[in-house]
Amino acid sequence: MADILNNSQQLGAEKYPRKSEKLIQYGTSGFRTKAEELAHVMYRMGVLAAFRSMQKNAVIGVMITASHNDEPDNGVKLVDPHGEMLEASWEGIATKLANVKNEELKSTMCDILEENKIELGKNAMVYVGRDTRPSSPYLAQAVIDGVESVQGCVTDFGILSTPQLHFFVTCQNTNKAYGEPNEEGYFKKLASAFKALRGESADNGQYQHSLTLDGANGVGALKMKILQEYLGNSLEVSIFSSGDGKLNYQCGADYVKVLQKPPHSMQLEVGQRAASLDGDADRLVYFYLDTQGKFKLLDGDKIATLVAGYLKKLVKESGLNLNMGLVQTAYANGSSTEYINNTLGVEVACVPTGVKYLHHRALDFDIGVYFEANGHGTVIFSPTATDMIKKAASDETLPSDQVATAKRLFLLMDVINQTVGDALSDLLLVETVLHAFGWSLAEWDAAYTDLPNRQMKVSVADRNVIQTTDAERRCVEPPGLQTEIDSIVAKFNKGRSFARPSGTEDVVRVYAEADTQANADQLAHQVALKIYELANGVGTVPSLPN
Ligand code: NG1
Ligand code: ZN
Repeated sequence: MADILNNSQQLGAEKYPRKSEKLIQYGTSGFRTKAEELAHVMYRMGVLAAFRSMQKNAVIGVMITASHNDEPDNGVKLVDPHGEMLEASWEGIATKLANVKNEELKSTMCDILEENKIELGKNAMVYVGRDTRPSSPYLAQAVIDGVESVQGCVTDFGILSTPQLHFFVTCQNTNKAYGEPNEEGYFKKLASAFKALRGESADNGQYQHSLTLDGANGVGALKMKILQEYLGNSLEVSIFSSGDGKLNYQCGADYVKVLQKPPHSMQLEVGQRAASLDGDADRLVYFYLDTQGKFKLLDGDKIATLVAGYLKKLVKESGLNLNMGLVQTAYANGSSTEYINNTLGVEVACVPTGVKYLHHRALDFDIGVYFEANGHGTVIFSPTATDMIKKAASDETLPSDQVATAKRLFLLMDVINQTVGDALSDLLLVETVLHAFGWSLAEWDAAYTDLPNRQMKVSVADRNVIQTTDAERRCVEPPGLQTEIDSIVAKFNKGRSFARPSGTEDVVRVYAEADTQANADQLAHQVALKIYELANGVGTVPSLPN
């Protein structure tokens, strides 16, 4: 045992040494920073993933990606046995291991093994996937070396979307009950359910089966091309930003959502149905130009309401007694929350930013729909709901229309990647609902009108001086900041604003919404200035968005 750890420490120090004293933290979505600062973190996360696998006696996933961030960044996150994000208590362990000095690596590994009662030498199996960033192959090798240094086994899947890796981990750890742990299994499961739901006719009412897709110049574009082969003629997809430019540069779901405009390379026509993926294909937003040529965004909130509305209808028609809840974060548009409460009649929950919180809260419902406004989310069905739907779908004692509806629900469960938000699976889900309703994007959009909103970033000396409560909707530190925010917000009609430290970038994020775009911009700007003043702002003073 000592030999293994000695060798691992030596390899770590020689091949992947920690070169700077800079502290790095396991954040909202794992470690994320400039790729050149990450080699030692990757190696150590390989070691940690192997330890976690030994502890859980299950496959653990390691994904190398920085999602929607620019190309020079990269990141790594661990996927736990059921395809969920790494357990919170292990985030601290990960942070510790990533930051210890090279010469303390072995003793820290020993401590982790001891404190968590892990027997070194037990079988460890780690699945590794990476996005298309130029830095990813080298960083993936560092992870692999880390796993192998403690005698773990690796399956290197090469380029994958983040949700594919979550899916594979779940499949393997459920003894394939959830599906086959490989790309063919993934595409077959999604596409065959989608085609069965679509039936004979690919068009319906105002719904046309052609879609324009922005692939963010990333893995989503590559995987959509493969998915198209499985889909045949049921959905026609024209892919833009398919790898000819830089990842996420002037394209991708984050660009479209935050800047509220189409990707640079896409020439949209009025009414054309378009969507954007992010750099690792776990986020999805839709958009179109209305009859006045105005850009209209259908974000995660709109996807959640569309899907929840459809599922609610199916549950009612199938006669099943299942409760449903919709989980959002503070970034959800106020109009969406009002619509879910007052029109959809579905319970809403608000949790802090980060999919792990949403997923966890969604587990409280028979059917839990969760989406971040940025387009990251999915639907999960409890074991009881799954069972009831499955039974009803083949219950000959029930009226035939109820059975047919239960069958639709059953197929929808297969279109949905329940392990994590998945842009390709979500895209098939949205297309299914629009097809079923016979809707254009304008018809979908008509459910409610978003309040104009604005996001801003403020650079401060230490973003952790901002501390929040109430699902991040109120600041408790620094003292006095929340009172100031409250008095600014009070000046705006339908005003709402909050600030929180980002978990993926070294900034404080400000969100604001109000009755007009000019007011939302003003509100965001005034709050940003207040943060700059009270939280030790650095660099240029925030300016009014244009
Ligand atoms: P941070 O940087 O903590 O705001 C962002 C997103 C999260 C989540 C993570 C992971 C917003 C406002 N924040 O987190 O929702 O998706 O990235 O990628 O969209
Ligand atoms: Zn992403």
